[in-house]
Amino acid sequence: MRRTGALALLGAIAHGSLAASESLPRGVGPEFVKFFESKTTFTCIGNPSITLKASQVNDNSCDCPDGSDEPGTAACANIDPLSPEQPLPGSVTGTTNTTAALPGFWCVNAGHVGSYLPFMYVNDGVCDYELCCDGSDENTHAGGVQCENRCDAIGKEYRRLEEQRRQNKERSVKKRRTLVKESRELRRRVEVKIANLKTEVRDLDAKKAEMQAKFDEVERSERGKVVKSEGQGGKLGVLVGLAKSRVNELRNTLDKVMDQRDDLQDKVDQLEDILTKLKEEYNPNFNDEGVKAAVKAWEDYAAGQPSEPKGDLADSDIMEVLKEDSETSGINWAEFETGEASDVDVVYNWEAYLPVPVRDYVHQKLNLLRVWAIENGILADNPTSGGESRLVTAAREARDSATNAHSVKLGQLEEEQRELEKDYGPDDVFRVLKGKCISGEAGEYDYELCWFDKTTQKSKKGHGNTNMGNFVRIDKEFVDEEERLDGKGLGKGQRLVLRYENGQGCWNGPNRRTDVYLGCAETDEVWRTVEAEKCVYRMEVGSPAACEDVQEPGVPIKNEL
Ligand code: MAN
Repeated sequence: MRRTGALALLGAIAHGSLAASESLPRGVGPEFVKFFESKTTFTCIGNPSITLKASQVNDNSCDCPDGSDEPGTAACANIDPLSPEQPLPGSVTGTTNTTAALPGFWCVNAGHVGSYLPFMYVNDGVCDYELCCDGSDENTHAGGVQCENRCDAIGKEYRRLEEQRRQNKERSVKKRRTLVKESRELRRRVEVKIANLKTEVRDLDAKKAEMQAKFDEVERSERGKVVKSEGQGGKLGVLVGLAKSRVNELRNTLDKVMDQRDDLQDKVDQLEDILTKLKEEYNPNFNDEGVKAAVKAWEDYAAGQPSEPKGDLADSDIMEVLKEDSETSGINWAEFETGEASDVDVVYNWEAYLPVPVRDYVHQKLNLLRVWAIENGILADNPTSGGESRLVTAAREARDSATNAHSVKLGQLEEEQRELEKDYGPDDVFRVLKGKCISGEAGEYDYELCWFDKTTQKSKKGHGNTNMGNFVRIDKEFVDEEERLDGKGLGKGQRLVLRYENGQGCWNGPNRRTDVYLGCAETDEVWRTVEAEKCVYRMEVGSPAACEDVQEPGVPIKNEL
């Protein structure tokens, strides 16, 4: 065999192996038969102006510029410098860009699959069983070579492998359907979660608003209250203390003023007596001008005095004020000095005697009135420095915890929404793989792929792990690779590529990144990993998720699942 490798290299052009007709020249492929039907002449395929005698076909002399007169020999193999390489080894289609008209020597390969062999391998003394299992390429037996027909055995093995591949593919596609189902279920669960979270967020939003309103209301209604500070006694207590001592001070002062008044009254009475006596006893005939003036002034003074003393402040009233405060007279200070009640409670104690609905109503109205009075500068506001009432603190905490619960839930909701919108490939199939990891070794490392998460290079020698990139997106790329016998290859066509970027920085270079090429396989497996260039890794990975599911007509995948 000329090249090692696989049956997979067989260039399968025509299935059903159109047997070459007896009358056709050697090496004519099925699609060129029409050019060789004349028994007498041959017209060069790419140069119709040149007509040859039929005997010039396959006479081992290259007569047509495009080599079309030598389908069964190597005579025209050199007309194009690329000819030896055309068609490409293992080319499935057998097409070529060469200017030669014919793609190669057609091996009928009866019992297997017909294919084209490059002209230069015709009659070169080597049996090219990979492409020409019937041995028809060596009809001159150059160098004494005898190429037996091996198409039965090769064809049988080929069909066995084909069947195996078909079954593998079928199983892989079935697995993919299961993955799609599981992913769909996961998606549904995320949707349910989102719906629940939306309800919870709505409720928490309402709760938050309610708690805010409650807090505002409590804060408003508590603003005018005197609030006790820890360990200092209430302001009311301080006020009561101050008021009591002030009242006592005033009472003492009044007491002293009353004593002074009495002393002065005594003096006035004495002086009035002296002047009365002077007026009655002085000698008007004694011409003493000073005495006369004094008597006259006294008479004027006496005439100006009211006949009755002014009675608007009775001594009894003053005595009443001067009495010590007690439970029965004046202010009962004890009532204000004991107990935990706030001033508001003290002020509203009487409300307790009202029927409940009335009490609440009155309380609310009075509260509003008090708040209004504070807001309009009629009553003093409560300074904040001394702290706030327990009620306000509790309302604030309730509001804060509702706000917090709301934002936590909102965060969860947004996270789930992002998760739902993420691209998990066709049919969402990769959703179910997220977070799962597989690995495969290459050289001194194990290479791990964690789906939609990161890729890691793990030293077998116990050195640390290296991040080779974090998942960013799914792309598609066209690949053209040889089919492998074991099926662990990408083959040819559009393939999904997972991009992992921004891994650990490369010494003197960029951050590591990995391109993960996906091929269809029955199980998830890292087929191979190579460092394509420094710190740029290429992983080839098989997975049923990467299979193409060709649905039966009329059964779209989404309806089926
Ligand atoms: C380590 C590995 C290699 C990489 C070099 C770069 O040895 O991550 O894959 O090429 O670092 O310095």
